[in-house]
Amino acid sequence: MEKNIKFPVVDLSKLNGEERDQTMALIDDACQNWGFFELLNHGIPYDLMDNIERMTKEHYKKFMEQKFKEMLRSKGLDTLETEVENVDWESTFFLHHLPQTNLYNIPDMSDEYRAAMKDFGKRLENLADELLDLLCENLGLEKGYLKKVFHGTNGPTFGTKVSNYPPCPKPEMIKGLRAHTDAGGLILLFQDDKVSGLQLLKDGVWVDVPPLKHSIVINLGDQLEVITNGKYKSIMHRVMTQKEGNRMSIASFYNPGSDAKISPAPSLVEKGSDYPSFVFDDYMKLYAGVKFEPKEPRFEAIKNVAATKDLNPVVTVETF
Ligand SMILES: O=C(O)CCC(=O)C(=O)O
Ligand SMILES: [Fe+2]
Repeated sequence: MEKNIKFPVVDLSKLNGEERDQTMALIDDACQNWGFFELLNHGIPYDLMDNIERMTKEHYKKFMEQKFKEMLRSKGLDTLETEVENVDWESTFFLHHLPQTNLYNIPDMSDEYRAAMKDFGKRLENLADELLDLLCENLGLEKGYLKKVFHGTNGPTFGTKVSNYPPCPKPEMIKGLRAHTDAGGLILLFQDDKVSGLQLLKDGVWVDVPPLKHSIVINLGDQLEVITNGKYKSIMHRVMTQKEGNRMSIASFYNPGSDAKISPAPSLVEKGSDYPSFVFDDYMKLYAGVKFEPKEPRFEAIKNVAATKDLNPVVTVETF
């Protein structure tokens, strides 16, 4: 691990004071050179975060742990004799917030847990909106530009992946989550403040994303790299398994709507762009099969999807 690397930590409350310019510059530098930063004083009440953490850990113990152990047995992962490269050592469930919620269809959640997750989701959505405008300001894009691009017909897609990475007897044999860049827009992560594991790839070196109590870790997905014409980057990250401790991670993905048209922002393109233009849903279909591969071939492959669609436009019949 490289020494003297200072992971960017942004105190969002400083946006309201004398240090606004330095704070905006810190965010811009993090977006350009890290693809990640950690937020403190982000406005989400710390007691809400404490409650969510407690209930997520209880929920795992009560409803998920047994299923995880059964999964290990069924996939032959209970012995781990050789390195495993096509499975992740994680226990997850997914909540959808936008465009439609599935919160009331998820089994085994107490009313209190559901209500807290609803509140947390709404606050994260507002924080994502606020952050997108800070990015616009740093990029010289008009206020609301990114939100508008993400909107499509039905507004953004927003969902939460609730994960636990249970202790693993042989961490060298399997990852908690294999290395990938995120496909979407902005990711807001509430990670365990004690058990570490998340790492990002910076200049060829894996760097820890340090646990920091009550922080929200932000990272940028592939869509923001495309829209910013590469000024900002989505960064490879992975989760390492640990011998001790169960790592909680609640990752919320603020993504474009499925029919949103994504392309580099014209004001950020000087002499043509190597980045593709496409419909977000087409990107997601492609991503599903190649998530754990580098993004560059994905950016090339989506150009072919877009070109084929131009040649064979989908014919729609007007019915009214
Ligand atoms: O659990 C984490 O810290 C990160 C999860 C992640 O990268 C993902 O789900 O895409
Ligand atoms: Fe990720």
